[in-house]
Amino acid sequence: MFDPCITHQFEPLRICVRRGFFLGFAGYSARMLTFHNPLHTGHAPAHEFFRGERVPCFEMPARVDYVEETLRARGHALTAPDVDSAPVLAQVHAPRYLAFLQTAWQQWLALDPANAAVQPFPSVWPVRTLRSDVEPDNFVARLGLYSMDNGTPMAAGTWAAAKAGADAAASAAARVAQGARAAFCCTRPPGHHAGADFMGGYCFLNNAAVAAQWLRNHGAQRVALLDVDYHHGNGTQSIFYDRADVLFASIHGDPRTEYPFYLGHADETGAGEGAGFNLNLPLPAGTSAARWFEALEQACARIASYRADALVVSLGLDAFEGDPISRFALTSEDFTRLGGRLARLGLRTVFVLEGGYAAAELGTNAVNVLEGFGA
Ligand code: Q9C
Ligand code: ZN
Repeated sequence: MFDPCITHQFEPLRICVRRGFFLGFAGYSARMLTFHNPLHTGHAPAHEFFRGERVPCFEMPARVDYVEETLRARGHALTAPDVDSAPVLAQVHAPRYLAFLQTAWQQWLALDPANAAVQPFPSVWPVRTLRSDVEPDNFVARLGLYSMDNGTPMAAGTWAAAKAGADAAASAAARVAQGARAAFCCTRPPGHHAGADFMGGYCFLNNAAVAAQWLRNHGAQRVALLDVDYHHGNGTQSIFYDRADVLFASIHGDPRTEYPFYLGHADETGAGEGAGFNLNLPLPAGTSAARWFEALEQACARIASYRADALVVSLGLDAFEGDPISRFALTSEDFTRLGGRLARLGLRTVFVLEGGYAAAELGTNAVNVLEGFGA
């Protein structure tokens, strides 16, 4: 279908809006438009805790290095972010959380310059009956206030890396809002566990929420956000839980046994105006690929009935059979099939990299999705 707004990728968006958003595709490019994060290596967490032991952090810079390497090898170019996500970040995150995160490393060093060689972990949290409205003066207490777990270590370059990743997500959404059929935000740290005012699960800024909000700000009336990471996207769900303009659908390990444990059950269907616009499809650890694809059909049916103008995919690859911390059974070929099924939704799509800890296979699995989609 021809529409003038999509033949000029840099035309002002008002043209698209006047003609109705998303009347057609910009054309099927053979390669996926990919935004990378030039600062991701500044976020290099050293350790996390696993059953009482300090172990190397699973969420490591090499993950994205593998994805970038595979993208290049298979002919996909990498583009630097060209959009400032700050205004959209302020729409999906709380101001005091952003202020904390932006200066957290300096606050850590202010305690003791020797902290430059150490990464901070929270050790106390304002759970039920405790107050989270008052910011303590103690840095580690503030770190707990703004964290959901002790599994999200911070490094010197964490803020810069997370911000550049959010910029990459906004850049990908901007191109799609301008008429591109699809774009991929290839970034780490991931984002879907980060809520409006907390970090967790290796996540600091919610890149997928930034992409969805960007699309809403630039002409899309309804955005569907599909999360296929093994872990429930608690942060994304909570950000959009009372909104009808962003449908959140997620396929994930049952939180009764799988991280993040305290959210992601099937009876969480949305609240207020958002009632009916949250779909959780938890599956038991050990679920087969066949059963996983049945859940994908359910999610796709809901997305189709929602009549979305655009799709954001929280693309975790940890449903892979070889993932070291997850227990689903998708093969590398299944990721191609996933991409093909998403293409059949017929929606302009922003893919945002989330988890996936079989680092050496991450490039193959991610690019399989993108090429299965028809990138
Ligand atoms: N030591 C994402 O996939 N901790 N986050 C696992 C292993 C939390 C995963 C425990 C896993 C979070 C984005
Ligand atoms: Zn995950």
